Amino acid sequence: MKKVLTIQDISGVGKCSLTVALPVLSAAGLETCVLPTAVLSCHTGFQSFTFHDLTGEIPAIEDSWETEGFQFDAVYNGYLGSPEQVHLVEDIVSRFLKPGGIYVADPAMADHGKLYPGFDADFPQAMQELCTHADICIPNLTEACLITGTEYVEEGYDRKYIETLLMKLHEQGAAVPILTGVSFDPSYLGAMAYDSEQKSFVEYYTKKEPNAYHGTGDLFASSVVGALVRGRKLPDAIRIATEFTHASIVKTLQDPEPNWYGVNFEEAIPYFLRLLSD
Ligand code: PXL
Repeated sequence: MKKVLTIQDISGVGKCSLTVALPVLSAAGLETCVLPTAVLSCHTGFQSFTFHDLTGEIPAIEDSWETEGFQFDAVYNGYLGSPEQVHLVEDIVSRFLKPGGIYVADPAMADHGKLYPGFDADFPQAMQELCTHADICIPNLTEACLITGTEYVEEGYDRKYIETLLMKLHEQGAAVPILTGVSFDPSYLGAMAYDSEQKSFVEYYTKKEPNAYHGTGDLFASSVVGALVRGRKLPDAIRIATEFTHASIVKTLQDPEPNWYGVNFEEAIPYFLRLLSD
């Protein structure tokens, strides 16, 4: 069985980061190992949340893993607890990623033109550094703009704007950048990537549902990682992740009392498994 290490926070309530990545990667049939970067009572979209940074624990965890001789087929990081963790993630990738394994960076730090609460203005520079080493980097539009120093345009942009952002991410070092939350038509939403092997752009869209939801970036990134490590090619992985994320939003909307802080990905897992086995 392939082994994935995911590095991100654990938010007790909130359907994001590890509480999404762990079930999704396990459902994809992958052994999922975790390194929590911080413990929160709930994600930062709630009014009140506790935050305990775990940076100090990480060097000893690494040493224990070195003693045990652990190696991973993929390392995938999301939300970090501090800018110092960037160097620790780099160290983990160099020590524990198998030769030929993939490193996926999701620079989870911002959305809708704004940094998440708790991050200061120099955090994007730290996240940019991680993306420069990534085999795959999965920012949303806001994060891609912060990383590349591009003006953020919420809507009404053209293909050139998105293609330029993808090429800037690629030129900064990300082998394959995948941009989420892309929409050229108000009725459709999806993702677009630059496939550096094929030297072409890849895209996939589903119908755009009303509202925006917490945790959809984590759901998309986890399912891309799951599909890629299961051996799917990039266009297929993007299609599977977009369809699964969309299905989870639809399930949320079908609920008589829709959850506001996360999506109903749990009831869409059987569909994810069908997408993976088709
Ligand atoms: O989904 C991204 C995310 C991850 N972790 C924490 C968050 C958020 C988004 O708000 O607050 C703690």
